[in-house]
Amino acid sequence: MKCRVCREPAVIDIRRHNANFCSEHFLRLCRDQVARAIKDFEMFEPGARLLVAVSGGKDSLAVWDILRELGYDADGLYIGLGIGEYSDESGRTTRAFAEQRGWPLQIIDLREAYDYDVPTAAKVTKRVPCSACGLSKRHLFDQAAVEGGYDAVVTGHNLDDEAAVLFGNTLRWQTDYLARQLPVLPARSGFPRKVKPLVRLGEREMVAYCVLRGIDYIVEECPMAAGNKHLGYKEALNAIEAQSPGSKQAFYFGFLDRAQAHFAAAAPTAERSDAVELTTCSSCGGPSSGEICAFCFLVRRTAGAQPVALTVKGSS
Ligand code: Q46
Ligand code: ZN
Ligand code: ZN
Repeated sequence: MKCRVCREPAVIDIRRHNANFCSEHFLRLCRDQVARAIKDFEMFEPGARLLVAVSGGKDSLAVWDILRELGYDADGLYIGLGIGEYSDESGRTTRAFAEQRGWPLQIIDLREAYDYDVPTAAKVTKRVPCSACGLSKRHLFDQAAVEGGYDAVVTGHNLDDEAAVLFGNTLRWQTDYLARQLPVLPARSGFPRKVKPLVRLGEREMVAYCVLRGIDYIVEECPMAAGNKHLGYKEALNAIEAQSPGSKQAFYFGFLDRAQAHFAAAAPTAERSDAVELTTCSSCGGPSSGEICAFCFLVRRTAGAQPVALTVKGSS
């Protein structure tokens, strides 16, 4: 197996590109794919100030590393979700990563700052943990980006993530979601721009990137994700990809090229949600459709509640 570029021994084969790469040219490929996504989707300009949502997992640490390698001014924000040992370990991993490189990392711990955690919020609201978790993360990343004057919030969603979300949205023909499924969401009334620069790279490539760059990431998945539909969609797509390399990429980029605009044009509710009159939350000052925003409402309901023991893997 030889590198397509230099003919030296290769360390990875990428079946959808029908090519093998040595370490140096694989790392270059990853940076090139990110640079291309930034350019093709007009994510941000050179000199942009970026806030990377970091979790300690491979994708968020890799995207932070690649953006810095490409010369962007990128800082990190980590949110301590209070999900038992998983959060302890992911916090340690993220702090060590940032400290080793001397890169600015802001940390918000839900328990310390707001007196709740994700498992407790799930119990109090009687909803799945990912619901309270997603709401908390979106709000805190948005707020930090707007207050910090950042040009965009960066997340580490990769091709496998986006294809799995697209698969789920398509299976149920969730046209509102399809209308908004883009690797860039522009800033609007109090919300920052959001970008996904890893959409041209798959899960396996991100693992290889971290190994070759010596990035120590948390391998364990969030225990709350067990039984998540998203994981089932990924497995289904992996089975298809094994039979027919390139299917995931064709599915996702074919949707962006040929279908997304139709859903956007035909989705009055998506347009209306952009046009919804937003007021200012009386509690946090952020954008809100009511007197207080959904995050502040969650905090009011949950703060101070008896902390619950973590739901163990497989029981959610
Ligand atoms: S949403 Fe759900 Fe993730 Fe939050 S509770 Fe865990 S699995 S961390 S991306
Ligand atoms: Zn090479
Ligand atoms: Zn609020």
